[in-house]
Amino acid sequence: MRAPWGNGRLERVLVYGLGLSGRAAARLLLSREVSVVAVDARPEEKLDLADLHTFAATAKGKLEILAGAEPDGLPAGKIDAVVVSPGVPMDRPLLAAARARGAPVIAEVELAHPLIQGPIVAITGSNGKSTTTALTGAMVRAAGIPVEVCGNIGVPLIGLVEGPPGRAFVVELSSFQVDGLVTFKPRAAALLNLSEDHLDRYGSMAAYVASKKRLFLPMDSAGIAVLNADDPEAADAATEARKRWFSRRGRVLDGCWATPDGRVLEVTPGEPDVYLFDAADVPLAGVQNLENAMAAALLARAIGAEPAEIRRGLRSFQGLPHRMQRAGERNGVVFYDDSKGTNPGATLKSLEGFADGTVHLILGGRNKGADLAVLTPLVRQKARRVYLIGEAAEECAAALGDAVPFERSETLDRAVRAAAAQAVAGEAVVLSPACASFDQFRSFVHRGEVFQALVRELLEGGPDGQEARG
Ligand code: UMA
Ligand code: ADP
Repeated sequence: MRAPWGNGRLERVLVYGLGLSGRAAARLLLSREVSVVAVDARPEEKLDLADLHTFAATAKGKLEILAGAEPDGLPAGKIDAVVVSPGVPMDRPLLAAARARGAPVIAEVELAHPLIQGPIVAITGSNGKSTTTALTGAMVRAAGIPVEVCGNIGVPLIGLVEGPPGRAFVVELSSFQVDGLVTFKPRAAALLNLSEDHLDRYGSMAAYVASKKRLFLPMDSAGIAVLNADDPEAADAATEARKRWFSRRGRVLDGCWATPDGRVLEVTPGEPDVYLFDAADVPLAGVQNLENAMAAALLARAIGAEPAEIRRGLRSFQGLPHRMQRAGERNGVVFYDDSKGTNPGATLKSLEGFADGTVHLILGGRNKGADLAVLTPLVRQKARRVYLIGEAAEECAAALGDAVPFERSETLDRAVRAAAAQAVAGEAVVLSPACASFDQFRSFVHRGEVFQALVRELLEGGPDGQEARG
């Protein structure tokens, strides 16, 4: 298989990590007569490899599995490249050994893109990636263009290489995936915002920011960089691409902005402004979703969607679960599931849309290295009471001090019941924990599902929820 890196040919490739992306990369390589050495720290019986083995049995490339631990050194024989899964830290000794031997270490997306026919747009940022990815997909679909919505949202790009022609690709990229890009050059790429996240892996905010912005480095003047004019960290990036900004606050030189009377206008230098949509057309709660809609509109424009098609896609968009999802209402109190709010930046944006002093906020979980004190001023303004859960409860307590009344609920069920008992009509109970879920739950999805089940239980307990509160 020909390749844009290393010696220009792939004959034997090491695939590190056999999750979703590693298995999809291995299949593609095997189907193209490339041999695969697949490494995973977990033992083979804990991996889901039945389909891969079946596929390899008839594929032209040869499959070797090294599971159970990271091998001490590179396997014997040639290795032309390493395809690394996003969850594998880039400083693993095996990856250092590969680099020392001149083998490029690349992400599955980097492996995929030269094989993709059709325009690609990419989305990164600390928060809003999945929502913006899905929304861009809805807008492009409304324009009648077949579209694949993929990447970190849960569908590896490499698995979509084979497929009908004429498709556009909307790819969500985490910083972990951006770390493995070398020549990836999408038609357009968006950087939605930058706030502290994944510092447990990057060590510093500067390293994390630099990682995200590497996405724009290989792009040339044919590409479009969609940037957030309102976010000091994400408003600029070193790139040769045309920069188009979006802003909720003021007119931009090129891109789109929301006027004070709530109209979103596209600005193109030397041309009259074009009406894209009304802020009120955004069917999702929270100021963050106006930003996501503006970024999505600029990306959809880059693929050829017309404003009326963008409006149609936007108005029909249902939103994704666990992102400021309305979970129910009882006696005028609305419950929101924002379990995907796993860093302070997400929680801050989610709080911004509420009236002052009306939020009962459930906070805590496993902190990913973020400074939780950044939450305190807005929490003081928006929250009436805070309910602390999980490992980070004491850290949250220290950050909040006496800014706002809080209680140590420890578990989500106690937090939901306590918040429901305190909240009165016109207020909201919001699970937007600013932390990862892994201390008490399998994932943010599991945490959100438990929250929604608890809310349902309360609602079923009647207008006052007496039974459920029991
Ligand atoms: N592994 C090792 N050594 C390590 C780390 C992991 O061998 O040091 C192995 C694990 O044993 C496991 C495999 O690698 O078998 C897992 O690989 P992975 O964690 O990269 O997971 P995938 O299943 O390939 O899923 C990845 C993304 N996962 C991560 O970034 C952690 C998925 O994003 C993504 O949907 C998928 O590729 C398709 O592109 C998930 C995610 O949590 C949803 N993303 C983070 C986020 O959104 O915050 C970045
Ligand atoms: P990501 O894929 O980047 O994690 P999601 O769309 O899944 O983003 O949303 C994750 C969390 O971030 C949710 O809590 C959501 O309410 C919040 N959020 C969504 N869009 C934005 C944005 N533009 N800025 C800040 N927070 C956002």
